Amino acid sequence: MSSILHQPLRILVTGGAGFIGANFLHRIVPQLSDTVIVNLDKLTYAGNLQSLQAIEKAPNYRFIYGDICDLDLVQKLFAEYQFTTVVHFAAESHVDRSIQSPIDFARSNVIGTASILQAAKDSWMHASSDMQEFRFVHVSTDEVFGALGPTGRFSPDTSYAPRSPYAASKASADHFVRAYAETYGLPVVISNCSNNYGPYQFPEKLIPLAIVRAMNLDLIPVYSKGENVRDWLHVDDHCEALMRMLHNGLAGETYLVGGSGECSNLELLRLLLTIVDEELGRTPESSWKLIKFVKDRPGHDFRYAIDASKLVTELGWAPNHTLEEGLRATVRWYLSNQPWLQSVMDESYRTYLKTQYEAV
Ligand code: NAD
Ligand code: TDX
Repeated sequence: MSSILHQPLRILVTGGAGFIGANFLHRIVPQLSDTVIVNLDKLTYAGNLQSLQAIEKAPNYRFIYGDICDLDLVQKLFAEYQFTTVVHFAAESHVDRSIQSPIDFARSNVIGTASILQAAKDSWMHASSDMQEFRFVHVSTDEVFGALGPTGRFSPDTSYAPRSPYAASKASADHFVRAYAETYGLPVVISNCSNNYGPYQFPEKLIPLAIVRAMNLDLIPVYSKGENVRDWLHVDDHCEALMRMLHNGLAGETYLVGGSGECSNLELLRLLLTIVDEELGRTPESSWKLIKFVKDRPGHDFRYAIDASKLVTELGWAPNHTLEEGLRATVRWYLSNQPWLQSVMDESYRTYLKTQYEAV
């Protein structure tokens, strides 16, 4: 198989100031030093430039403050950089927020994706020969497939059945990506991944929320009885899967990513809190008492589980972290990155962004 990364590249990463995008940039900016890497991000509440401090001065990295829905801006960027690769992370990503503000999700996730696709298509169609290896990697979620019962797993043949506004907006984005592949021949690869966890995740998602609450001895809200099941994957393993898709993913293909890290929310939290207690030298299981069952999320998907065999067989991917090792590394990261966490909790990271970008 030919490797897309064997030639000089110009990569557009959207949403690189968010959780997964920042982890991805930490990996590729030092690794691909001959490649210009542009990060386009609107810096919503989920975008945090402090997550990128270690790479922000790298000569091959540029940050552009802007909205993926701004087609003029996106087209200007494509004209200037002639991107050979797009890795599209930018999205509103929290299910609970999508229940409160669904239109924001339709805007960024659907219109935003359509706008990136349109600019990419125009640029790719009028490009010279070094664009033959062009790839548009669309970072999507397993939630587009809806909810599973107690058995079975999602596969690339599973029909779409989104149930939350977030999932519906991501499903719609996936359909636009496939439409650009079918209609214009744009070389796209779609990744549908399960729940991620790891460094730099905003503490509204279950794992960082529980770590922060446990550190402060605050109650941890668990929807319903904590019986809903998720398939947890360390963010590094997701980034490795995306790299393999960039290197060897076939145009037009969809790959499902998941780590066989299935467990109920209650099982997950008991494991996580056991680790927190060990790392903080607390009495074993003493933090379990912080778990507080609360009203369920409306339309709460019961279970997600991924069959990643296509990714394993065709692209040689395997997860490197067991759930327990990954959770321990994550707990240690939050405990030893107090300045990052503090600036998120007291919202000072927003002030920093405002003063830097107010005039843009
Ligand atoms: P995140 O919410 O942490 O980050 C999203 C980033 O996108 C932020 O930096 C934000 O500022 C930016 N953004 C949002 N709207 C934008 C807009 N209109 N223009 C420009 N930038 C904008 O999200 P994440 O958890 O890092 O997820 C990244 C992608 O991966 C998303 O597309 C999400 O659907 C997908 N995904 C996430 C998970 C997960 O468990 N977190 C799992 C599977 C797939
Ligand atoms: O306070 C909480 N209590 C609780 O019980 C929160 C925030 C969540 N939960 C439950 C809901 C889910 O069953 O924990 C599970 C995980 O919740 P989230 O961390 O909000 O993730 P989820 O809704 O599963 O969606 C995530 O995985 C797929 C990401 O947010 C999406 O961006 C990704 O696409």
